Amino acid sequence: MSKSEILAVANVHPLYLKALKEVFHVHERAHEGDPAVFAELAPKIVGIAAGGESTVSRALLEQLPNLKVVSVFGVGYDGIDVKAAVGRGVMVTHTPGVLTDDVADLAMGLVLAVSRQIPQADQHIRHGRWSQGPMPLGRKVSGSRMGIVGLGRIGAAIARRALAFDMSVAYTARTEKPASGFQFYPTAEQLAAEADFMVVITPGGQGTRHLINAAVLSALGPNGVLINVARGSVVDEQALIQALQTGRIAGAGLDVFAAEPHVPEALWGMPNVVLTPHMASATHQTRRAMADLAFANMQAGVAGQPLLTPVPECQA
Ligand code: NAP
Ligand code: 8YV
Repeated sequence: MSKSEILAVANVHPLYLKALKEVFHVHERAHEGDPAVFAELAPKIVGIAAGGESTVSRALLEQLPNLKVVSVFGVGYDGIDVKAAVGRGVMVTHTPGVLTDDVADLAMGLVLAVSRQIPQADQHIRHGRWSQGPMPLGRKVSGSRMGIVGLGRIGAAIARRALAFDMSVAYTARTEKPASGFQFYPTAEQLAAEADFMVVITPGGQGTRHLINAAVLSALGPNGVLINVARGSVVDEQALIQALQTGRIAGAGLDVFAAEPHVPEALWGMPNVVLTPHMASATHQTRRAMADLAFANMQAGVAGQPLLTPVPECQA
């Protein structure tokens, strides 16, 4: 039996790609090549493999008349035109849950790295500066105030970790969650005014674009630290750089950026900023689980069987 044809729209993770290649005929980024060649291939494509940062536009979907499923390796799917997909009867899946712990762990890691100056302390030793004197004092984390922007799967996991640090927890989200027992603020600006550390963990896309703007950063204040593990689009990056340069906030821990892999050079030299390259879910264990889930979704979608984890817009 001939293998079904899959389009990988990005450099999808090697574990996901390997599993796909064992069962399907995978065309890696064929839509970026010769349009005439792609036009011949397009009617045969039944599945799209994507990453959390991938773009799948309406224009691309319209070229694929027999597409059944878009299987995203990642929980975020803001680059996929889900409305266009649903309109064409195409299912979209993602990988919620399996990466929750890792992302929450990295968020807390950034809180600690910024406050306790862990990267700088490492450099202090490696550059032989310890014998010349101690590090400047850091800032205490335990017992401080945690504000979470987006109390979903990952936000709730961050809250649990914050409680273990004896922090108070408050949050904002689209809807209040009385069962959480945490203080709710209807806006990010109100939350920022009551937080020492503000962790952003909403989806990306138009609904959250620049949710964290100059006014929110001013409300966070000169002792406040911003952590972004969501999407670069959620924070107004220029406003953030200005707030850091002028001391309107104390520091930042950033895993995601507006135009990845570009990171504004203004951030590189800032001692109060810790930068990581969109790696919050990047552990062996979690990448394996994400690959297994994304592959299982692809197999089910191509076979017309029930999907394991369709995005909310594709749930019956
Ligand atoms: P989730 O369970 O769907 O939670 C999303 C939360 O964001 C919900 O609480 C939601 O509010 C809130 N939210 C949505 N729009 C909002 C808005 N306009 N204002 C305030 N809050 C808003 O998703 P999750 O599994 O926790 O994942 C969250 C996001 O993390 C993903 O979409 C992805 O972008 C990002 N992520 C990043 C990495 C990384 O490597 N850095 C890894 C994984 C995920 P309601 O509950 O009221 O709907
Ligand atoms: C991944 C992510 O790094 O799940 C998400 O939304 O951003 C990350 O887990 C990404 O999806 C890999 O493509």
